[in-house]
Amino acid sequence: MTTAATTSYEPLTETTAVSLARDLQFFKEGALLQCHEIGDGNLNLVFHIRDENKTGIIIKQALPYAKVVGESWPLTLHRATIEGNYLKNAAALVPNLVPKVYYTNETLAITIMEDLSHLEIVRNGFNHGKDYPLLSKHIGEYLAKTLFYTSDFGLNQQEKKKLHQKFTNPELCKITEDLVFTDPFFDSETNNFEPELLEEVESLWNDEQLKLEVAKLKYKFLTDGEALLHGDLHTGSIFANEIDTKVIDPEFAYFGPIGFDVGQFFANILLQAITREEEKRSVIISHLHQVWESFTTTFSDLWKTASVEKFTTTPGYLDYVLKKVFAESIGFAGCEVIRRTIGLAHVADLDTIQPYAKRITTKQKALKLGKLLISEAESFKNTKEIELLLEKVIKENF
Ligand code: SR1
Ligand code: MG
Repeated sequence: MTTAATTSYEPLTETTAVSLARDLQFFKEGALLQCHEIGDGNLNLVFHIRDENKTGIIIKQALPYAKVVGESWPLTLHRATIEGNYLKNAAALVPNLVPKVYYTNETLAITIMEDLSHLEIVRNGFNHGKDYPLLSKHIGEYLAKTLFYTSDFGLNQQEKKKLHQKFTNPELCKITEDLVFTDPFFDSETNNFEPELLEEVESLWNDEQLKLEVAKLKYKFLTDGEALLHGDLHTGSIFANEIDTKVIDPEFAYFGPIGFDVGQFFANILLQAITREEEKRSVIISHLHQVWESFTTTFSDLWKTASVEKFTTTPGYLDYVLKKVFAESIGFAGCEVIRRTIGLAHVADLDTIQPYAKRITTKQKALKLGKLLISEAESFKNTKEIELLLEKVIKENF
């Protein structure tokens, strides 16, 4: 549908978002609508519009710059198209785990989708001591299905190359290349950390052995187009309650290494776990075990039942692929843990720790953990060994 309101780009306001929703006939004529801009992420506007019956929609709009920094950091509007296309693709693979998309408009850079306000952002819930028992089972399935069915194992290899063209996402990839894989490991302007961390941070910058491992991980991120990734699968990109899980915000989607999506989830579970007292840690750490279990079980089933690649019947091949994904996931997780501690975009899990002295020691431990995940990535045999490393790091005094 084309209306006057949908033909040229301008950032929406709460008033124009309501007009747009009315023009597009999302609500009955005369409905009493309430609208709130609720975007709390780094990049976009998010409008929640509801009628008097509390029936609602979400209008997400990309801004032509990164909101977290301001207009001095221009950013492509094309990310809204990437997000809409990813969600449409995922709807066929994991319909219960993504929001329904009702409408997209490239010119306005908007995606209109299902209202998920009955759910909570997992990071916020975790930070308030909540748990989502099915979260990691669902995310494991989500990872296995979205990644398998867009890889050369589960998608016709000619079709995969065509899909790849649709998901070239250079500007958003550059953000990850810089903020996750480069800037935290050098004295870069984007870094942001407390002065008390300077000694640990300088030791990262001077650790050439560690930097070699980060360089290898960055190289994989730059070159390894294994499957269509979500590209930013942290706990702020997941809504959940006791029974439902929905993954949102795939604007960073591109064809990259499978372990990157898995590793982002690992890292954000670890970033929550490291903030918790011992008696409340195991419930969070169980998500680390469960997500890998769910991912490998589903991925292995698909490998046996839905493969398009002849060599998947060759003994040892599945094991080789899963070992590669596991080691890379751990390395990528280490980079994510470090960048969320000292890079541009932090996480509330760490930044809200009180008192300040505890925040600093927890961040020191996070840096140590991130460093060990990267440098020992190849040596972990299972997720229990990651848990043991976390316990060791938490219990050591610095
Ligand atoms: C400038 S964007 C900073 C971060 O926010 C997004 O959620 C991504 O994680 C990105 O790295
Ligand atoms: Mg996001």
